[in-house]
Amino acid sequence: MSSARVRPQLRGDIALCVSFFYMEEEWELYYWPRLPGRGEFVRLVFEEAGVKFKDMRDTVDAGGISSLVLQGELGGFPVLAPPVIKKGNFQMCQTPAICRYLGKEFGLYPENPVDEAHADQVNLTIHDYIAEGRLAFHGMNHTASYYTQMEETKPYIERFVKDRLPRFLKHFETTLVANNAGKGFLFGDRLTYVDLALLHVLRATEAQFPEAWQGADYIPALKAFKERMSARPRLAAYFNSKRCLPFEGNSMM
Ligand SMILES: N[C@@H](CCC(=O)N[C@@H](CS)C(=O)NCC(=O)O)C(=O)O
Repeated sequence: MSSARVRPQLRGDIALCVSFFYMEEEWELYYWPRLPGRGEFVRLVFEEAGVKFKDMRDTVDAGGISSLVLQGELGGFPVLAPPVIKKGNFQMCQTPAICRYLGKEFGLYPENPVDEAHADQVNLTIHDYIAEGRLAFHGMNHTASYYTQMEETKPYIERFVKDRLPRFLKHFETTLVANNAGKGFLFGDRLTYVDLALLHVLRATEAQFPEAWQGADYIPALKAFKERMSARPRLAAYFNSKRCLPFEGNSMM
């Protein structure tokens, strides 16, 4: 066989090998089906970045998520609880750390070390807020359904709405206003993963506590921020899509 006849086939094989080698694995998100929950923090990062991902809730039911994540059947680096992101051999859990990691990967990340440190601070405070809110609805048993502890948790929920919710919201308002008079993003002139996390907890607060939200006249900048962010083309398209599930209505999730 002449070399002239071999070369094109060889070139094709090499191209195939190269493209196989560089073939990007798709991101996967493992979270409980039927509720936005903490998975929503992660979805907003993918959606705003315009990065395709496989939401495993479309193919794996709650039992499957339990086996894969809680029982460790995913294998690989140990993860404790959903949400979990996975791409090829890489996987991780812990929502604030996931969003920070993806934010950095997708360019939704602060521009300088000071903003980076403050972004860590605010990201973790946002997750304190959502965790306290969720805990109020699960005061008797952290892992049992809210519907098994509705009576007992009433005082916890009332205290959260009266004391903790305004305390956190006022702090987020002050933090937003500290940059560009609250008219843009949390840090500099760039949208980061923390803006998306803030948007999510504001939406969750409004959905869970509509009266408290309505009456919160002390957070004008946050309310405007929520409207502005929700109107961003990719986010608006997501919020109007069937992919965006309604809040469960029983714990800011
Ligand atoms: N700090 C973790 C909390 C994770 C967590 O509590 N996940 C819930 C769903 S939102 C869960 O299913 N937990 C099961 C468990 O902890 O066993 C995070 O932010 O990701």
